[in-house]
This record gives sequence, structure tokens and C-alpha cells, in this order.
Amino acid sequence: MKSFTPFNRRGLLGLAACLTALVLTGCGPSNDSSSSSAGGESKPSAKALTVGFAQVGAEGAWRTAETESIKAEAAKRGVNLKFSDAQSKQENEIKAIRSFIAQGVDAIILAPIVETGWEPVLKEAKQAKIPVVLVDRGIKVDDDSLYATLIASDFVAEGKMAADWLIKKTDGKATIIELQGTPGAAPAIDRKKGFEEGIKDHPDMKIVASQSGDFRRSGGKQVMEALLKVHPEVTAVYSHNDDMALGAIQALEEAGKKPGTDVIVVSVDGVQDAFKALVAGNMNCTVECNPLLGPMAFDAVEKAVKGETLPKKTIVHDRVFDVSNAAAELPNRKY
Ligand code: GZL
Repeated sequence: MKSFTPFNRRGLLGLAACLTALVLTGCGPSNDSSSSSAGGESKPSAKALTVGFAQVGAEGAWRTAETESIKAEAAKRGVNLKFSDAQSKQENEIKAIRSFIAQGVDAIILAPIVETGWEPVLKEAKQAKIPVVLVDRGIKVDDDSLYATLIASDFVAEGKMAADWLIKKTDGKATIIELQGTPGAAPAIDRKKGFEEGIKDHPDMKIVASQSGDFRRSGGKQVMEALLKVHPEVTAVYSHNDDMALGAIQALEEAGKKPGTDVIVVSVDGVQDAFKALVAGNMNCTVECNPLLGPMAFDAVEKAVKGETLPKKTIVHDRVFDVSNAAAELPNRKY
């Protein structure tokens, strides 16, 4: 057993004294709860998220309402939002996404103007490990890992609801002009598909003309003016959105027809001006398509940035409005 000589005994006493001094003066490892040691550290504040939002443009009331919903929710959650209005051009949306990637945002929200052409830029976002949340319109890609989730209405169902309502209203007999949305856009493709499915077993429900007004009020008016000259026998208009329907109503009035009576007007979106037209009797039906997607979009972003797996699609449910329920609903409309 090792004996202690005076040197090492003295040495040991000195070492003990040093250690005591160290602990008392806090020069050693500290376990003081007020310091940054593990026990009492204050949680680092959650870093505010920076999110890029690539928006289609500002083609109408619905789009404006969606933009406002996303911006308001970002402000409410303290998110640093970088916003891009693509002026209804896909190349501008793609440029915006590349810019967001270069800035190193935490996530991207994309409202894709059309269904195709997204793979290259979404692969770049995936490479940069930046999740992409799609809102309001879907895309066609082979690899659905290129986006975290899609939050949107079921446009085929909307088209079907519009058809069902019109069949009931006209006892299955109508000469229809269809106003299509933006060519290549998911709501235009699927609202057309749903409406056609809805009328396929009703041979007297005839679409005599179908043309794009690009989801714009001006487009709806111009197309309706032109098609009225070719089809003065029209008895119903099916419009892929309210903005075009409101333009068509103007064209019908200028042509001396009574919209809502001579020509039945059925549309989609449920914007406030459509409700006013329903109450005034110029429009007959609108199928709601909710643009207030901000809360759901940021719930998805917060999950996606944590690497959580999200459902590939979250369907936003829609209701049908006509003269029977429009007046009661109008005061509740938020867009
Ligand atoms: C639907 C949305 C459509 C609206 C139109 O989710 O993409 O685009 O129905 C808008 O009013 O232009």
C-alpha cells in the first residue's frame, strides 16, 4: 500500500486547498442554476421562420383574399414572409422559387398557376432541403416527394355540384355556354371534368360553346359578348369562377338579356360580389371554394420544417349557395 511521504502529503493538502478554492470561487465546472449549464438554461427562443410565398398573381377577388389570408397568418405567427406576385406567369413563379432557395428560406408556399413544368425547380428545392407546401391548385409530378402536401378544394366535386344544381333548376334541359378558367390550371381542368361528368346522363344538357376567360372578370365579359353573337339561344352559363360570371352578367345585360331569368348563371368561388348578385337575382348559384388557406398552410409549414410526414392532400370542403340561402349567408362572408 503506498505510504505518503511529507512531500506528497503536503502536496496533497495543497491540491485539496486549490480544489476547494476553485469550487468556492466558481472557477471550476459550475452547477449554478442561473448560468447556462444544462439544468437551468432558458430555452433558446424558437428561431422565427422565413417562408417564401410564390403567388399566381392578382387576377380577381378570390386570389386577393387568399393572399391576404396567407399574409395575415404569417404576421400572426411571427413568420418572416417573402412574397412574390408572379403576374400570372409560371416563369415568374419558378424565378421566385429559385430566389427563395438562394436566400435559404425555411419553407416555400406555392400556389401553382398550372399543373405541369414544376419538376426541375422542385428538385432544386428538395436538394436544398426546403419543404414546399402547395396551396389551392395541384400539380402533376411523377415523384410526389417533391412537395410536402397540397391544401385545396376538390374541383371535380365543385364541377359536379354545379351540374347537379343546374339539372335540377332546368329540369335537365339547357343550352350551355361554359367559361373556362386559365388553360392548364387544375381548377379549370377539373371543374370542366366534374361538370361534364355531372351532365353526361342528361342528353338535353348541351354545352354549345366553351372558352377561357382566364378567371378574369374582363375575360368573362369579352368571351360572353363574342359567344352570345354565335349562340343567342343560350339558356345557361356555367363559369369556372365568379369573376368571369360577373363579367358575363354585364355582357348579358348589355345584350338586352336578363341574367338570372332569361339565362341561368351558375359559378364557383362564393366571393362577396357573387353573393350580392345572388341576392339581386342576376346570378342563380355559386359553389363555394374557400381561399382563406393561411392557417392550414402555416400548420403544414410548421410540421414540414420539423420533418413530419404530412398527408399528400388536405381537401377543403365547399358548400352550395343559391337564392334560398344567399341572403342569410352574406353577412358571414369573410371574402
Ligand atoms: C381555386 C383557385 C381559382 C379560383 C379563381 O383554388 O385556384 O383561381 O377559383 C382563381 O377565382 O383565379
